[in-house]
Amino acid sequence: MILHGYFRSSAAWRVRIALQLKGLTVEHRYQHLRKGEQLSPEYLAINPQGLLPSLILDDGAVLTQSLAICEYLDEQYPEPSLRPSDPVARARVRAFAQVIACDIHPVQNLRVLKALQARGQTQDDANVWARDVIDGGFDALETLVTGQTGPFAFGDTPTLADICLVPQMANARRFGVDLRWPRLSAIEAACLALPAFADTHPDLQPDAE
Ligand SMILES: N[C@@H](CCC(=O)N[C@@H](CS)C(=O)NCC(=O)O)C(=O)O
Repeated sequence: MILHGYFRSSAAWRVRIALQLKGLTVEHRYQHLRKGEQLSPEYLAINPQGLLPSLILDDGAVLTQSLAICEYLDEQYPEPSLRPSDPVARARVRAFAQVIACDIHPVQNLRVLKALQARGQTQDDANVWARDVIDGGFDALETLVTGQTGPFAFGDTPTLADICLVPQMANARRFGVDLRWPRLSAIEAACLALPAFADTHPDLQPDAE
């Protein structure tokens, strides 16, 4: 398989974590987001949204959208499972992951921040916007996992919730968010004690700058 990513892409980091949890190795290709390589005709032919990540399977099929890719991996390589089997628990894990993937991350994404600046906002204004979006979202996330037991967001093993949380915590740090959520911080620490999270950290990627 081939994973198109970028060291700082939090959506690509989700897939790197899922792959490593499953013990899968892939070939990595990099699209430099700041240089706009995700918008080259060659990459748009792979992912018409011009977003990272994309996973190309051995038979040439292209998968996009990090959560869809992680769920594909979970279905194709079921152990260890990234989603609880109980339907209510599974819905809660998905909801937590979607707070990040649908409601926080897309609003503070590079193209949104660039669009704000193109409409006259300063970089500082754009960063304040990103911080506010993350801050409000993290308040909700902390509540969603308060009362859950185990070191991870939902229990004793990492799930899609953790896979989305850790990269978003890194984004939060990059934007200077005060990480004042004790349960989220404890979950992040538990995850980063695992090689699947630690080894796939953006700073350790070959294209890191
Ligand atoms: N919902 C998508 C989000 C993908 C996404 O926004 N990726 C970012 C990097 S984290 C990207 O490619 N941004 C390029 C841009 O904004 O132009 C997913 O989960 O895969």
